[in-house]
Amino acid sequence: MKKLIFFFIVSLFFIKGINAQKLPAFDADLGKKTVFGQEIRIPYLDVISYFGYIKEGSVPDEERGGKKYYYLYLWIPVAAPEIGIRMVSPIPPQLSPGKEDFKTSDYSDYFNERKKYFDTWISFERADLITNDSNFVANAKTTSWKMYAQNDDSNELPAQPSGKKYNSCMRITSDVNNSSKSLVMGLYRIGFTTYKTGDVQGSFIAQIGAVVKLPGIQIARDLESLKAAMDGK
Ligand SMILES: [Ca+2]
Repeated sequence: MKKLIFFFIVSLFFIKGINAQKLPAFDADLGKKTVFGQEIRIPYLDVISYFGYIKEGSVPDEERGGKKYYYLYLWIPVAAPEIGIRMVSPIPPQLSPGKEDFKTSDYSDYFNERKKYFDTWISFERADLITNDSNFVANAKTTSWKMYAQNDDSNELPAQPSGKKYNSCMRITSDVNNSSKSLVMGLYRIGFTTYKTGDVQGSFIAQIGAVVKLPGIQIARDLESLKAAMDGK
């Protein structure tokens, strides 16, 4: 029995040790309950991970207010009740892309420099565009965007190597009574940059969590790739 308890304690430390290198569970707001004063939350059923690296001198997708913005484009094919987005830099050492995950070529090219990091900042916007036709890419480039949410620092994510909790996390709950806050079918984009103005450089993992499986959900670094994925090419 003593041996068994010892084994159990050792296993517990072992599991804790592994998890410390990874990311905490990505829990949803939906279905959150308080039982005996303790908050109980369910992890997102579907989590898409995107591994990337922003290299020195990269040309951003856009410059707004002195900040260099990079975008991830997201096609949501059916109305979603809630979406969670988080971003961590640098990529924790034990994390590597799985078969279903996305990674950029810069992630592979700069694998040895993945310790470099930046103070993340994320935003979530929806395009005034819901049709997927042959003009999709051209229309998406000139469409206007509605800001849903933004986040700079989140306490629930591990600290950066500086010891500061500067990683980002947010959850957007669909409000069906408010067209500017509802997660209807359509084109969305996640903007990421750094809190400080200037160059963004380092590795990052971005994750998108959904409370239900969203068949046909697509994510890509540019609109052309997104369109190809939406068309099953
Ligand atoms: Ca931050």
